Amino acid sequence: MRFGKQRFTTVWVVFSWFLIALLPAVSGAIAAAPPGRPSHSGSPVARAASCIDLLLNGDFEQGPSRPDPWVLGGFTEVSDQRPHSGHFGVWMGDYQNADDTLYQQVTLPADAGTAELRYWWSMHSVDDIETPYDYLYVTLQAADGTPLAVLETLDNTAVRDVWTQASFDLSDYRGLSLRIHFRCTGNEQFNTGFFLDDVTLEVCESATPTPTDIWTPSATPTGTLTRTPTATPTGTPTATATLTSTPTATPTPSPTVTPTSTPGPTPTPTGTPTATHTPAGPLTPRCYLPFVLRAG
Ligand SMILES: [Ca+2]
Ligand SMILES: [Ca+2]
Repeated sequence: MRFGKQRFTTVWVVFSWFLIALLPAVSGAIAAAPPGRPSHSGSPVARAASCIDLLLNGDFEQGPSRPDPWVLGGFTEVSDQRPHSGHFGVWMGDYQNADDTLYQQVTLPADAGTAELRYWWSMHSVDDIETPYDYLYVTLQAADGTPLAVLETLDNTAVRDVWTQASFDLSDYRGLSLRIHFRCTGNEQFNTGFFLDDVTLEVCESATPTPTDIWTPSATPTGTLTRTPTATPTGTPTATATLTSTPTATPTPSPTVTPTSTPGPTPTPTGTPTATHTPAGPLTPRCYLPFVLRAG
């Protein structure tokens, strides 16, 4: 009964020890979890797409002396007349029988997600407001000048002296070298001028998720949880084995040793007869008696 209670106490101490050893691991795992971070349930996380402008000097702020890489034809000029932004823009036409050109050549990446051409235009004209005579053609050309597409055609009947932005999706031309081409033509009278500024061709990479986006956040919490519990249970079973062996050793030696030492006094009774021989002195008178009778 006392042994059973002692064993229960031993198990309870070991179990408490196990709980105390496990507590820092659990609290460490809780502390390692990022606070307020949404759990990843396997849904892909899309990266923010990065974009670049393929056109250079699209705002023409390099000035009239350095219009490159734009290629100017006719009497097209980079001018400080009516810029949309900064100090300079492009001025085309505005003279009799005008024929001006402007283009920049670019190569659209084959793996681009999106490609969008944007530009600002403004028109000033003294020609008729209902019948078109003077034009601005915005086209796409191949690298050798072959016409590919007409994006927009403006004329003297459009809104006047107002900056307007135009935009076109060029994603169908990915992987091709293109010329972004402007041409302004005018008839022999009543001049019309076109102004251009802030021409951009924005190309964005694909926003599809990659495998690294899904796996990197989930790897950090699982590492701390699996490492700590496996180390602590292996130490505790060895401690219980040493505790249970001590009570079995103490009862057996003490009762068996003491009875074997007590039979030692048994030789003492055999020694006592030798002590009773000492009163043999009174025998001497019995030897005297025969000697007295013979003398009489
Ligand atoms: Ca500008
Ligand atoms: Ca005209």
